[in-house]
Amino acid sequence: MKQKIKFPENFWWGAATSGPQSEGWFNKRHENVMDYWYRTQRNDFFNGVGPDVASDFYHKYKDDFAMMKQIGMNSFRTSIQWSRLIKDLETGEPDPEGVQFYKDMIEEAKKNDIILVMNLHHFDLPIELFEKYGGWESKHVVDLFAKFAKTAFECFGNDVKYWTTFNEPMVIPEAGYLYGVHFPKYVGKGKECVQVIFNINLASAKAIEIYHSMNFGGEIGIILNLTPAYPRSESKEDLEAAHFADDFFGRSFLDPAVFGTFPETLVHTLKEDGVLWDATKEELETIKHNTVDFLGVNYYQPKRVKAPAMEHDENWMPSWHFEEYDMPGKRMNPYRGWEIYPRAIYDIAKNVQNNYGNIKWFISENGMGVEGEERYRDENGKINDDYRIDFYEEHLAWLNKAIQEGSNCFGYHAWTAFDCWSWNNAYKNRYGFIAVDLNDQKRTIKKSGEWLKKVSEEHGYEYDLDQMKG
Ligand code: BGP
Repeated sequence: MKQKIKFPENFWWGAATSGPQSEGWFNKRHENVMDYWYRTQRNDFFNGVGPDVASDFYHKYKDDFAMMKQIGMNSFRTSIQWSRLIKDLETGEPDPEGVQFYKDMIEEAKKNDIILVMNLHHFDLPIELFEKYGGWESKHVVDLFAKFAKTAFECFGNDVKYWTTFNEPMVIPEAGYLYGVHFPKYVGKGKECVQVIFNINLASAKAIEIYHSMNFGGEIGIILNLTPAYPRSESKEDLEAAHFADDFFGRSFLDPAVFGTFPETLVHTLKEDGVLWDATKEELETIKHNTVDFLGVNYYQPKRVKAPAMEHDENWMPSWHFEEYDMPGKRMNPYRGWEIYPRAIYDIAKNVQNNYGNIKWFISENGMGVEGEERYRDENGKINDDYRIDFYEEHLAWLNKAIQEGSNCFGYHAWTAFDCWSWNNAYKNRYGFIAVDLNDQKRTIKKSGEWLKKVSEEHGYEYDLDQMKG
């Protein structure tokens, strides 16, 4: 039987995107690593489509905000591109055109009563900083990030009340240094990966320190991908593997963000393995004293793990301690190749509630990328994405259960508002509430957009709890 799943009246309903995935290259002073990668190796991207035009948010933001309001969004996250805002990367001096664009865009959000969450880094390091200094392996780059952050706060601190330092920081070391799927496409650089984890934590803490010292009266957080690691079995070995995977992929950013410290078990293991990061006492103090005001959590898929094989790489890799477990019978999104497991949202919420002081948090990304959505377009031009509505309703039901039990969750952002560019997959899988036609950049609201409007107006939706599969 259906019943009303009710959310608080002031709950955030919205969606996220990022500068590099939506704006397009227009009028930028610098290239970021993705721009560079696309310019030099187009074939790495689905159908050879890159971030050069993306969804042309640079020119279309006014229409886009109007449409976002029309579908009931009361909040929206995007990011400032370092490579757009900053003219001189060494001093942090802003570029007037970049400042103007973001000022106008922020103003437009305000006009539409949309709360803006502004993120500072979404995998988009300026390429020069990689070429000159080795990117996130360098502590100098950490300081340059702090200068960029300061400039961003100076320019927009009065107008933006919610900031985040990094989006899914773990993806940078993981995808870029272990598995070769993001720039710089290194494979098996475990030790460097560990240093990058530390450096990004330090960069985040420095930005938080600067923001708090400027007294704008707003809040600053971080966006983490906190997929729990589920062990194959309850055996000691599988449980140890899950503990390591949670330490390495989750708590390596979560603990410093909330408590200012790294998990002891992680530090111990990395030390024993001889790959612990280089850190000074002063840097550790900076991390200790500059923690977040709130958390954003991106959730797409769970991590399933098992004990590692006896044989492993000679060079240190996290696979010394765990392996991915391909669980038979799992529910899949075949287009993205990701498991669908809505219950994990509940587990994440309980973890934050029970083990992280019930800090306030929101779902900052959740979504389902689907290929070939044109086949669902009806004679009126609307894409009927019922599968996406089902996906959201099931995830939201689990989130709601956690909120009923006291989880301090204040909002739900989907990925994404209007279809946007997606790293290697480009525009293969679409995620938006609003469809984007790449031929003419025309936007049309999908059925899920209409659904969101209703949910946001009614603070919930009718749902049969028997549909919660887990
Ligand atoms: C998250 C990223 C987003 C977005 C999303 C969808 O990890 O924060 O930037 O891209 O995943 O994933 P994908 O684009 O790989 O399909």
